[in-house]
Amino acid sequence: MFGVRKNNSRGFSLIEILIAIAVGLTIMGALYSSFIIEKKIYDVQAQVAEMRQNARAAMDMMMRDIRMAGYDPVNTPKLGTIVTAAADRIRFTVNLTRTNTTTTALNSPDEDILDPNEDITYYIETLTTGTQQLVRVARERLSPSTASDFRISPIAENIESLAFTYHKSDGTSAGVISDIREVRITLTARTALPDPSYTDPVKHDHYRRYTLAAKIIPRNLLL
Ligand SMILES: [Ca+2]
Repeated sequence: MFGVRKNNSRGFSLIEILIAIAVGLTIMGALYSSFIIEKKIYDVQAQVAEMRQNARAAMDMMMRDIRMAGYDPVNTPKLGTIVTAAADRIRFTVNLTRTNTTTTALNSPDEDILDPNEDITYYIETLTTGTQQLVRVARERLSPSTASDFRISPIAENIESLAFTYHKSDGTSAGVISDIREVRITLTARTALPDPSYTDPVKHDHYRRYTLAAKIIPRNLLL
């Protein structure tokens, strides 16, 4: 009779392997879920940071420009003024330089508002894609030999609303342009992409929003 050979160095049973695989998969699944959650948090934070930076940069640029509204060192007659004071847009002029003719030294102020960046408008433009962007329309020259013309420059994308109010020096609403001493701006930006886990309490969509407000006193309007 042949003796039965007993093998003590047995391997894993099928059940053990299946359990090991199941445990492994569970751990991997948990790791993957936490990775996805962390990535989502990171993505949302990046979107929010971009939105805020976008809004601040747009507001800074408008403030810098509007602060100069009415600037005119020649002043006879004064040409720099606010031209359009609407709730959704502002247009104003400044007399920065002369560059159009050769009768006066370049870059000395002349008596016109036809040089680059002397006639500026800000408003929101809605693109065919539905994206809303803040644009700056300004007189610009394409070359030294051409006259200045209006050029539209996109300043910031995903600017959802832009509202202007105009005030007298005592803070009350200015009824006519000549009474304006203060311009207030409210700007709302939104994230470029929606976040499905977030619902806006007012708009009921999935975009996060950021609103900035500023008050500007263009000193040159007083002169
Ligand atoms: Ca000029």
